[in-house]
Amino acid sequence: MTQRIAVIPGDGIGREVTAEALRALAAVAAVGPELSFAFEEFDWGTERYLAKGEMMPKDALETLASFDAIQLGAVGDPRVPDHVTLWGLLLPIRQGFDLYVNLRPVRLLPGAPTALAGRRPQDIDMLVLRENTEGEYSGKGDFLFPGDPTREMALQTSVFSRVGCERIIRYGFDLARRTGRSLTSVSKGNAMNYSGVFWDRVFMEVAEDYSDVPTQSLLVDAAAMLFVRDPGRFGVVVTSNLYGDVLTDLGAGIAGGMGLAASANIDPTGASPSLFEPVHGSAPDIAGKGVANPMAAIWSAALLLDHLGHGRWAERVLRAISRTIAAGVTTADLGGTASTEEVGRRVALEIEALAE
Ligand code: GGG
Repeated sequence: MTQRIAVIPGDGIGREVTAEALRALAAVAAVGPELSFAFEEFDWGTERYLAKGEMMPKDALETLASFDAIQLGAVGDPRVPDHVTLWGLLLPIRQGFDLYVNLRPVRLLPGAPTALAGRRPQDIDMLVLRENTEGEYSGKGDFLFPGDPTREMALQTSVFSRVGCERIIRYGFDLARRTGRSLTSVSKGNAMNYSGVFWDRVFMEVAEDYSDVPTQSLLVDAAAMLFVRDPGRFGVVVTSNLYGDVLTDLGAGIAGGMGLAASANIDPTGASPSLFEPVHGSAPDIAGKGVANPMAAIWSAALLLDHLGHGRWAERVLRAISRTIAAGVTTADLGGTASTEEVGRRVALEIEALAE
Protein backbone atom coordinates (compact mmCIF):
# COMPACT_ATOMS: atom_id res chain seq x y z
CA MET A 1 0.00 0.00 0.00
CA THR A 2 1.34 3.44 -0.92
CA GLN A 3 1.48 5.90 1.95
CA ARG A 4 0.96 9.55 1.02
CA ILE A 5 3.32 12.08 2.59
CA ALA A 6 2.66 15.83 2.45
CA VAL A 7 5.95 17.72 2.31
CA ILE A 8 6.28 21.32 3.52
CA PRO A 9 9.96 22.34 3.20
CA GLY A 10 9.11 25.87 4.45
CA ASP A 11 11.82 28.47 4.91
CA GLY A 12 15.60 28.79 5.00
CA ILE A 13 17.50 25.56 5.61
CA GLY A 14 14.16 23.78 5.88
CA ARG A 15 14.29 23.35 2.11
CA GLU A 16 17.79 21.87 2.07
CA VAL A 17 17.38 19.45 4.97
CA THR A 18 13.92 18.28 3.84
CA ALA A 19 15.37 17.23 0.49
CA GLU A 20 17.75 14.92 2.37
CA ALA A 21 14.97 13.55 4.59
CA LEU A 22 13.07 12.63 1.42
CA ARG A 23 16.24 11.07 -0.02
CA ALA A 24 16.43 8.85 3.08
CA LEU A 25 12.76 7.86 2.76
CA ALA A 26 13.28 7.12 -0.92
CA ALA A 27 16.30 4.95 -0.04
CA VAL A 28 14.20 3.03 2.47
CA ALA A 29 11.45 2.52 -0.10
CA ALA A 30 14.03 1.41 -2.69
CA VAL A 31 15.30 -1.44 -0.52
CA GLY A 32 12.16 -2.23 1.45
CA PRO A 33 9.77 -4.02 -0.89
CA GLU A 34 6.87 -3.63 1.53
CA LEU A 35 7.24 0.17 1.54
CA SER A 36 5.90 2.67 -0.94
CA PHE A 37 5.59 6.42 -0.51
CA ALA A 38 4.01 9.13 -2.66
CA PHE A 39 5.26 12.64 -1.85
CA GLU A 40 3.36 15.83 -2.57
CA GLU A 41 5.17 19.09 -1.94
CA PHE A 42 3.55 22.35 -0.81
CA ASP A 43 5.31 25.69 -1.28
CA TRP A 44 3.87 27.15 1.90
CA GLY A 45 5.97 29.52 3.99
CA THR A 46 7.29 33.04 4.08
CA GLU A 47 7.64 33.59 0.29
CA ARG A 48 3.96 32.82 0.00
CA TYR A 49 3.23 35.15 2.93
CA LEU A 50 5.10 38.00 1.24
CA ALA A 51 3.30 37.40 -2.07
CA LYS A 52 -0.21 36.59 -0.81
CA GLY A 53 -0.40 37.65 2.85
CA GLU A 54 -0.75 34.12 4.22
CA MET A 55 1.77 31.38 5.06
CA MET A 56 -0.59 28.67 3.87
CA PRO A 57 -4.01 28.68 2.22
CA LYS A 58 -7.17 28.91 4.28
CA ASP A 59 -8.10 25.34 3.41
CA ALA A 60 -4.62 23.99 4.26
CA LEU A 61 -5.86 21.63 6.96
CA GLU A 62 -8.54 20.17 4.70
CA THR A 63 -5.85 19.59 2.07
CA LEU A 64 -3.46 17.95 4.56
CA ALA A 65 -6.16 15.83 6.20
CA SER A 66 -6.14 13.23 3.42
CA PHE A 67 -2.40 12.45 3.87
CA ASP A 68 -0.90 9.72 6.03
CA ALA A 69 1.78 12.02 7.46
CA ILE A 70 3.44 15.40 7.03
CA GLN A 71 7.17 16.07 6.73
CA LEU A 72 8.04 19.69 7.61
CA GLY A 73 11.30 21.59 7.29
CA ALA A 74 11.33 24.90 9.14
CA VAL A 75 9.50 28.19 9.38
CA GLY A 76 10.96 31.62 9.98
CA ASP A 77 12.46 34.42 7.91
CA PRO A 78 14.09 37.68 9.03
CA ARG A 79 11.76 39.67 6.75
CA VAL A 80 8.72 38.75 8.85
CA PRO A 81 8.36 38.72 12.66
CA ASP A 82 8.82 35.18 14.03
CA HIS A 83 5.46 35.09 15.80
CA VAL A 84 3.73 35.80 12.48
CA THR A 85 5.42 32.89 10.68
CA LEU A 86 5.07 30.46 13.59
CA TRP A 87 1.39 31.28 14.11
CA GLY A 88 0.88 31.35 10.34
CA LEU A 89 1.86 27.74 9.73
CA LEU A 90 3.25 25.40 12.36
CA LEU A 91 1.14 26.17 15.42
CA PRO A 92 -2.22 26.19 13.56
CA ILE A 93 -1.40 22.71 12.20
CA ARG A 94 -0.46 21.41 15.67
CA GLN A 95 -3.62 22.86 17.23
CA GLY A 96 -5.95 22.33 14.27
CA PHE A 97 -5.10 18.63 14.02
CA ASP A 98 -4.91 18.26 17.81
CA LEU A 99 -1.35 16.87 17.57
CA TYR A 100 -1.12 16.89 21.33
CA VAL A 101 2.04 14.78 21.68
CA ASN A 102 5.34 16.39 20.77
CA LEU A 103 7.85 13.53 21.06
CA ARG A 104 11.47 14.67 21.12
CA PRO A 105 14.06 11.94 21.63
CA VAL A 106 17.16 13.07 23.51
CA ARG A 107 19.41 10.19 22.56
CA LEU A 108 23.16 10.22 22.10
CA LEU A 109 23.75 8.15 18.99
CA PRO A 110 26.94 6.09 18.86
CA GLY A 111 29.60 8.32 17.30
CA ALA A 112 27.78 11.60 17.99
CA PRO A 113 29.58 14.18 20.11
CA THR A 114 28.26 15.32 23.49
CA ALA A 115 29.02 18.46 25.43
CA LEU A 116 29.22 16.32 28.58
CA ALA A 117 32.61 14.86 29.49
CA GLY A 118 32.73 11.09 29.82
CA ARG A 119 29.11 10.38 28.84
CA ARG A 120 28.34 7.48 26.50
CA PRO A 121 25.24 6.63 24.43
CA GLN A 122 23.84 4.44 27.22
CA ASP A 123 23.94 7.47 29.58
CA ILE A 124 21.77 9.75 27.41
CA ASP A 125 18.62 8.12 26.07
CA MET A 126 15.37 9.82 27.00
CA LEU A 127 12.03 10.39 25.34
CA VAL A 128 10.74 13.87 26.13
CA LEU A 129 7.01 14.42 25.72
CA ARG A 130 5.95 18.00 25.36
CA GLU A 131 2.26 18.91 25.59
CA ASN A 132 1.71 20.43 22.17
CA THR A 133 -1.66 22.16 21.90
CA GLU A 134 -2.20 24.39 24.93
CA GLY A 135 -0.24 25.39 28.07
CA GLU A 136 1.92 28.45 27.62
CA TYR A 137 1.42 28.21 23.81
CA SER A 138 -2.35 28.67 23.96
CA GLY A 139 -1.99 31.82 21.87
CA LYS A 140 -4.39 33.65 24.19
CA GLY A 141 -3.51 37.08 25.48
CA ASP A 142 -3.67 40.78 24.75
CA PHE A 143 -1.75 44.03 24.53
CA LEU A 144 -3.35 46.58 26.85
CA PHE A 145 -2.94 50.37 26.73
CA PRO A 146 -0.56 50.27 23.76
CA GLY A 147 1.79 53.25 23.69
CA ASP A 148 0.83 54.42 27.17
CA PRO A 149 4.20 54.66 28.99
CA THR A 150 2.75 54.04 32.46
CA ARG A 151 0.01 51.48 31.80
CA GLU A 152 1.13 49.54 28.71
CA MET A 153 1.25 45.77 29.30
CA ALA A 154 1.15 42.40 27.60
CA LEU A 155 -0.99 39.53 28.87
CA GLN A 156 -0.15 35.93 27.89
CA THR A 157 -2.59 33.36 29.18
CA SER A 158 -1.57 29.76 29.83
CA VAL A 159 -4.28 27.17 29.42
CA PHE A 160 -4.00 23.92 31.38
CA SER A 161 -7.19 21.96 30.83
CA ARG A 162 -7.90 18.70 32.65
CA VAL A 163 -8.30 16.87 29.36
CA GLY A 164 -5.12 18.44 27.98
CA CYS A 165 -2.98 17.57 31.00
CA GLU A 166 -4.43 14.14 31.57
CA ARG A 167 -4.06 12.86 28.02
CA ILE A 168 -0.37 13.79 27.64
CA ILE A 169 0.46 12.46 31.11
CA ARG A 170 -1.40 9.23 30.37
CA TYR A 171 0.48 8.96 27.06
CA GLY A 172 3.70 9.34 29.07
CA PHE A 173 2.74 6.54 31.45
CA ASP A 174 1.77 4.25 28.59
CA LEU A 175 5.04 4.96 26.78
CA ALA A 176 7.07 4.41 29.97
CA ARG A 177 5.29 1.12 30.63
CA ARG A 178 5.69 -0.04 27.02
CA THR A 179 9.41 0.78 26.91
CA GLY A 180 10.26 -0.27 30.48
CA ARG A 181 11.35 3.21 31.50
CA SER A 182 10.66 5.53 34.41
CA LEU A 183 8.45 8.59 33.97
CA THR A 184 9.53 12.06 35.15
CA SER A 185 6.96 14.85 35.42
CA VAL A 186 8.42 18.35 35.05
CA SER A 187 6.50 21.44 36.17
CA LYS A 188 6.92 24.47 38.39
CA GLY A 189 4.31 23.87 41.05
CA ASN A 190 5.89 26.16 43.62
CA ALA A 191 5.81 29.41 41.61
CA MET A 192 3.03 28.59 39.11
CA ASN A 193 0.44 28.38 41.84
CA TYR A 194 -2.47 27.51 39.54
CA SER A 195 -1.19 25.79 36.39
CA GLY A 196 1.77 24.08 38.06
CA VAL A 197 -0.23 22.93 41.06
CA PHE A 198 -2.93 21.61 38.73
CA TRP A 199 -0.45 19.75 36.52
CA ASP A 200 1.14 18.11 39.59
CA ARG A 201 -2.28 17.09 40.93
CA VAL A 202 -3.36 15.53 37.62
CA PHE A 203 0.00 13.70 37.44
CA MET A 204 -0.54 12.21 40.91
CA GLU A 205 -4.10 11.17 40.05
CA VAL A 206 -3.09 9.46 36.80
CA ALA A 207 -0.12 7.78 38.54
CA GLU A 208 -2.61 5.78 40.65
CA ASP A 209 -3.46 3.79 37.50
CA TYR A 210 0.21 2.95 36.85
CA SER A 211 1.70 1.71 40.12
CA ASP A 212 4.18 -0.42 38.14
CA VAL A 213 5.85 2.65 36.53
CA PRO A 214 8.58 4.32 38.63
CA THR A 215 8.04 8.10 38.75
CA GLN A 216 9.65 11.29 39.91
CA SER A 217 8.37 14.90 39.87
CA LEU A 218 10.83 17.72 39.34
CA LEU A 219 10.72 21.48 39.16
CA VAL A 220 11.80 22.60 35.70
CA ASP A 221 14.86 24.41 37.03
CA ALA A 222 16.06 21.29 38.84
CA ALA A 223 15.31 19.19 35.76
CA ALA A 224 17.49 21.51 33.64
CA MET A 225 20.37 21.07 36.07
CA LEU A 226 19.93 17.28 36.18
CA PHE A 227 19.80 16.95 32.37
CA VAL A 228 23.43 18.07 32.53
CA ARG A 229 24.58 16.52 35.81
CA ASP A 230 22.80 13.17 35.65
CA PRO A 231 21.05 12.53 32.30
CA GLY A 232 20.93 8.79 32.98
CA ARG A 233 18.21 9.26 35.59
CA PHE A 234 15.68 10.19 32.87
CA GLY A 235 13.65 7.68 30.84
CA VAL A 236 10.41 9.26 29.64
CA VAL A 237 9.89 12.91 30.57
CA VAL A 238 6.47 14.58 30.37
CA THR A 239 6.06 18.32 30.61
CA SER A 240 4.19 21.37 29.37
CA ASN A 241 4.55 23.12 26.03
CA LEU A 242 7.09 25.79 26.93
CA TYR A 243 9.16 23.77 29.39
CA GLY A 244 9.35 20.97 26.85
CA ASP A 245 10.53 23.35 24.16
CA VAL A 246 13.28 24.79 26.37
CA LEU A 247 14.39 21.50 27.94
CA THR A 248 14.76 19.79 24.57
CA ASP A 249 17.15 22.46 23.30
CA LEU A 250 19.19 21.68 26.40
CA GLY A 251 18.72 18.02 25.51
CA ALA A 252 20.05 18.73 22.02
CA GLY A 253 23.05 20.38 23.63
CA ILE A 254 23.98 17.17 25.41
CA ALA A 255 23.16 14.85 22.49
CA GLY A 256 24.99 16.20 19.47
CA GLY A 257 23.46 19.63 19.00
CA MET A 258 20.49 21.00 17.08
CA GLY A 259 21.66 19.21 13.94
CA LEU A 260 20.64 15.95 15.61
CA ALA A 261 17.41 16.99 17.34
CA ALA A 262 14.31 15.42 15.81
CA SER A 263 10.64 15.62 16.70
CA ALA A 264 7.25 14.11 16.03
CA ASN A 265 3.94 15.94 16.47
CA ILE A 266 1.50 13.11 16.98
CA ASP A 267 -2.25 12.65 17.05
CA PRO A 268 -2.42 9.33 18.90
CA THR A 269 -6.03 8.80 17.79
CA GLY A 270 -4.90 8.65 14.17
CA ALA A 271 -7.78 10.91 13.12
CA SER A 272 -5.36 13.45 11.64
CA PRO A 273 -1.98 13.10 9.95
CA SER A 274 0.94 13.47 12.35
CA LEU A 275 3.72 15.93 11.51
CA PHE A 276 7.47 15.31 11.64
CA GLU A 277 10.12 18.03 11.75
CA PRO A 278 13.62 18.77 12.95
CA VAL A 279 13.56 20.76 16.19
CA HIS A 280 15.75 23.47 14.67
CA GLY A 281 14.44 26.53 12.88
CA SER A 282 15.19 27.98 9.47
CA ALA A 283 18.73 29.26 10.35
CA PRO A 284 18.72 32.17 7.89
CA ASP A 285 22.42 32.84 8.56
CA ILE A 286 23.44 29.60 6.80
CA ALA A 287 20.45 29.11 4.49
CA GLY A 288 21.29 28.45 0.85
CA LYS A 289 24.93 27.62 1.56
CA GLY A 290 24.51 23.85 1.57
CA VAL A 291 26.15 23.47 4.98
CA ALA A 292 23.16 22.73 7.24
CA ASN A 293 23.18 19.37 9.02
CA PRO A 294 20.30 17.29 7.56
CA MET A 295 20.51 14.58 10.24
CA ALA A 296 17.76 16.04 12.45
CA ALA A 297 15.42 16.13 9.45
CA ILE A 298 16.43 12.57 8.47
CA TRP A 299 15.89 11.42 12.07
CA SER A 300 12.44 13.05 12.03
CA ALA A 301 11.73 11.04 8.86
CA ALA A 302 12.72 7.96 10.89
CA LEU A 303 10.10 8.95 13.49
CA LEU A 304 7.61 9.19 10.61
CA LEU A 305 8.54 5.66 9.55
CA ASP A 306 8.03 4.42 13.08
CA HIS A 307 4.65 6.16 13.31
CA LEU A 308 3.52 4.60 10.02
CA GLY A 309 4.32 1.14 11.33
CA HIS A 310 7.84 0.68 9.97
CA GLY A 311 9.76 0.61 13.26
CA ARG A 312 12.44 -1.76 11.94
CA TRP A 313 13.24 0.71 9.16
CA ALA A 314 13.23 3.64 11.56
CA GLU A 315 15.94 1.95 13.64
CA ARG A 316 17.89 1.24 10.46
CA VAL A 317 17.82 4.93 9.49
CA LEU A 318 19.24 5.82 12.93
CA ARG A 319 21.98 3.24 12.47
CA ALA A 320 22.71 4.76 9.05
CA ILE A 321 23.06 8.20 10.67
CA SER A 322 25.42 6.72 13.28
CA ARG A 323 27.54 5.05 10.61
CA THR A 324 27.69 8.28 8.62
CA ILE A 325 28.98 10.12 11.70
CA ALA A 326 31.46 7.32 12.41
CA ALA A 327 32.72 7.57 8.82
CA GLY A 328 33.45 11.27 9.43
CA VAL A 329 30.95 12.44 6.80
CA THR A 330 29.53 15.33 8.80
CA THR A 331 28.73 18.99 8.41
CA ALA A 332 30.67 21.72 10.20
CA ASP A 333 28.47 21.68 13.35
CA LEU A 334 29.79 18.14 14.02
CA GLY A 335 33.34 19.10 13.10
CA GLY A 336 33.31 17.92 9.49
CA THR A 337 33.56 19.52 6.06
CA ALA A 338 30.77 17.69 4.21
CA SER A 339 27.88 19.51 2.57
CA THR A 340 24.22 18.94 3.39
CA GLU A 341 23.83 16.88 0.23
CA GLU A 342 26.99 14.82 0.83
CA VAL A 343 25.72 13.86 4.29
CA GLY A 344 22.29 13.00 2.88
CA ARG A 345 23.76 10.88 0.10
CA ARG A 346 25.99 9.01 2.57
CA VAL A 347 23.07 8.30 4.90
CA ALA A 348 21.08 6.96 1.93
CA LEU A 349 24.00 4.69 0.95
CA GLU A 350 24.25 3.43 4.53
CA ILE A 351 20.51 2.69 4.57
CA GLU A 352 20.94 0.62 1.42
CA ALA A 353 24.04 -1.13 2.82
CA LEU A 354 22.22 -2.02 6.04
CA ALA A 355 19.45 -3.65 4.04
CA GLU A 356 21.81 -6.06 2.26
N1 GGG B 1 11.33 22.84 12.49
C1 GGG B 1 10.27 23.70 12.61
C2 GGG B 1 10.68 25.07 13.06
O1 GGG B 1 10.91 25.93 12.26
N2 GGG B 1 10.79 25.24 14.36
C3 GGG B 1 11.20 26.48 14.94
C4 GGG B 1 10.46 26.89 16.15
O2 GGG B 1 10.72 27.95 16.70
N3 GGG B 1 9.53 26.10 16.63
C5 GGG B 1 8.80 26.44 17.77
C6 GGG B 1 8.21 25.26 18.44
O3 GGG B 1 8.60 24.12 18.20
O4 GGG B 1 7.34 25.45 19.27
